[in-house]
Amino acid sequence: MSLTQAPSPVRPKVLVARRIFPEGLARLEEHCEIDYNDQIHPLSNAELANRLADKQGALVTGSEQVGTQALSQASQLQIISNIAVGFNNFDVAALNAKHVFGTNTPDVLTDTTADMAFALLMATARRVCETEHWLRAGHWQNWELGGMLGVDVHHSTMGIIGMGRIGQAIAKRGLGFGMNILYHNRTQLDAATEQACQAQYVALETLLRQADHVVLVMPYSAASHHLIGREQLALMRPTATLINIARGGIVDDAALIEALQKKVIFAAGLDVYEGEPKLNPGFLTVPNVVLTPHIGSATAKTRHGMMNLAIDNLLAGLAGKRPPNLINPEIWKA
Ligand code: 8YV
Repeated sequence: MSLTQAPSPVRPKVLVARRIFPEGLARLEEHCEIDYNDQIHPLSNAELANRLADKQGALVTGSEQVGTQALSQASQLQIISNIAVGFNNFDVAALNAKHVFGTNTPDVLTDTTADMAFALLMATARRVCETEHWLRAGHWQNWELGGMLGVDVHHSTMGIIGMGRIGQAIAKRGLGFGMNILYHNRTQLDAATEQACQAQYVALETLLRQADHVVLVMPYSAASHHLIGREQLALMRPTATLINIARGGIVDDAALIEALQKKVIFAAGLDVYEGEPKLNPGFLTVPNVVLTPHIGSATAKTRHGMMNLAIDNLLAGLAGKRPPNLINPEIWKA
């Protein structure tokens, strides 16, 4: 360095806990010193703790568990940015105890995830995957009047459990199909939002009894763990479908497999599973379930949007500004 050159400012150290798109990495490298886990598998809690020890920031995905153990050695950490809207992988009390800001990525994935709910709903109701496998296996010999019958989506009743941004976007899609919309939520929506979605608030039990298609879109928490189990499945119609694009653990997977085997309900469409990416092998033995590997937000545009928003949040926090999507504003001092 020549004597006239100013010393370069100290760049914050940031852990990028999972492989991201190259342009995101380039953007971060402009501002930060990066410790990059260029892998598609998540770091263990112990590895995460170890690598967070000397960091000011971190970019993680929904599968890194950010709790007491991961934060145990973090003495300089200011912000952890989740590349996901759901943040059940964050222990907010543990973040608050260490005065670490947490952020998520709402809005950018709303429509893409609502589209996926509809893709699963259509495929499940009309047996798209089951019949395709049957055709590929060479079983198609004749057209049959009563062959491969599904259930209608149009002009049916959809019951949405969890009426946040994504739930509302699903409801609006349902209106295009002439559907009657019921919903259940922690709190009833205001009248204007209900009107915009033409949705009627009902008790959970009523929704399960009356809906032709039950769609799960609420966050996972201790309160929503196994919200749908054997008892709730028994309330549903034998012609009904169950769609889960929310989180594994909201449905009791063993109870659902039993209900599918016994035709307690018609079929299910699942994007998320208890203990994913492991799958209860029982799902592979029942034909009346459509299974996708947690791809609700997986379009190129949306995943780039999520990454960029997560980086916006991270850089704002590191610069001492309030991140746009702060999940623990209670520790923010303006
Ligand atoms: C993510 C999701 O892809 O945003 C969420 O909450 O479930 C998905 O969009 C996933 O959590 C990985 O971070």
